[in-house]
Amino acid sequence: MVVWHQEKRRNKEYYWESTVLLIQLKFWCNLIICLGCFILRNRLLNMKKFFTYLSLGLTGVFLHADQKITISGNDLMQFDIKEFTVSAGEKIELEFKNTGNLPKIAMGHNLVVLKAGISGIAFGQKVMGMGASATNPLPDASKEDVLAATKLLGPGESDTITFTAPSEPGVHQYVCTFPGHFAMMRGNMTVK
Ligand SMILES: [Cu+2]
Repeated sequence: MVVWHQEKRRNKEYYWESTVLLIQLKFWCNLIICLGCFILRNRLLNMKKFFTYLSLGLTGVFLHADQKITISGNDLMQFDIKEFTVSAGEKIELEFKNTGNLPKIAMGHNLVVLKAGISGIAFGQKVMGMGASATNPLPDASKEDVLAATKLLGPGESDTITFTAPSEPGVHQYVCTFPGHFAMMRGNMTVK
């Protein structure tokens, strides 16, 4: 009888000991899982940051302009810059501003960079012949001669265009194709 009681007590102790062990095991497992999740989450956040910075960097590299130039046109039908030089193949960011006050319909300006060897005067006459007007100064048919062009700008407006300088050295004339302005508003972009 005594032996039976002792056995029963021992069984009870074993039962409690194993229960405590199980609870401890569960605690440590939970702790390890939580730590694992925390580390993984931080890793993922770091990776997200890494990819964000990487994409920003790549965007910067691809959109980066090698040369920026700002030119303005005024009510006296004058470009303030009539000559500039770029290197063959470089990326150009060209900002054109209309610094005048007269209405766009009377004194709008654009800046059209022509392909090598095309004369600004000849091109100006050609677009007039194609029906260039104060609202459409650069008819689509003339665009085969054009390297890059801004929009037509009214007073106080500006437009920024980006283009790649040709790979061949040469002189590219630029001109405003608002009707009649080609007589006054011309310049040269030299590619060296
Ligand atoms: Cu003009």
